[in-house]
Amino acid sequence: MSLKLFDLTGRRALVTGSSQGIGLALARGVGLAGAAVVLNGRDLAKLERAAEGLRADGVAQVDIAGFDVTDSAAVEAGVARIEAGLGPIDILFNNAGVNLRGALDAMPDETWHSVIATNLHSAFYCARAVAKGMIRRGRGKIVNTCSVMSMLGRPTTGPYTASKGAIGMLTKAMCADWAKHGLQCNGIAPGYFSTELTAPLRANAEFNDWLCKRTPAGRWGELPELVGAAVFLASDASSYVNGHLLYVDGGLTSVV
Ligand code: GCO
Repeated sequence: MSLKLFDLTGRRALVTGSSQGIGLALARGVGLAGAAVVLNGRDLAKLERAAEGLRADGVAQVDIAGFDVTDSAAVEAGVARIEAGLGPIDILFNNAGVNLRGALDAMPDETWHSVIATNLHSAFYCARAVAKGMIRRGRGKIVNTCSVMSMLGRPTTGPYTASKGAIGMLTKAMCADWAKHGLQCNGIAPGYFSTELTAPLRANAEFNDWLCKRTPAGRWGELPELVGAAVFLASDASSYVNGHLLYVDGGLTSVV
């Protein structure tokens, strides 16, 4: 079997929420597989530092695009600017996400709306914006960052869990609408990984102990362990995979 199946040379990937954490790991992974990478976030200085890091790691082409993915008009303008200035977006990673934890019964409206907007609305806005060109070209890849919370709940994570369940089903809706146009729309569903988002959990000995017992692999995931699934879903190797959520979770969702 040829490894060209996984070669992303000549493709451009936009990764939302990629100045750190999972997004930056996904960008590094597809960049080292040959893709030209566009990092997205709201903090231009942070994005530029992240881009410098990817270049130092050997990613040949890295650009940055600062726009707020929760702002529909900013997304349309941002995608148009990328495609006019750099070229077509062949791969979209809808990765932007936030987790504001708290008891549902005491959760302020703004907390709920902030999580749903960042984790769900953004994926719709960005996919809609890039799909126009992908449909015209008859091909494209959309990879939505889902989660084990697309399937499972945990106390204090109400809006996050709701948003990840919804983006999992939005992935299937994208498949339903766009597969006939040559787009493959799938989800990557991480378990518990060592990131800035989960730092408070890793610092909690009780949670850390519970997680390592709950996860068959017996440990947290490390960010490079997401790259294989990301390159697979972004490449020709997954040309007949559509509407699928690929769990990268150490077995967590497979056992009670
Ligand atoms: C939590 C964690 C999880 C992880 C990840 C699991 O509070 O339980 O933040 O939500 O971030 O999403 O896939």
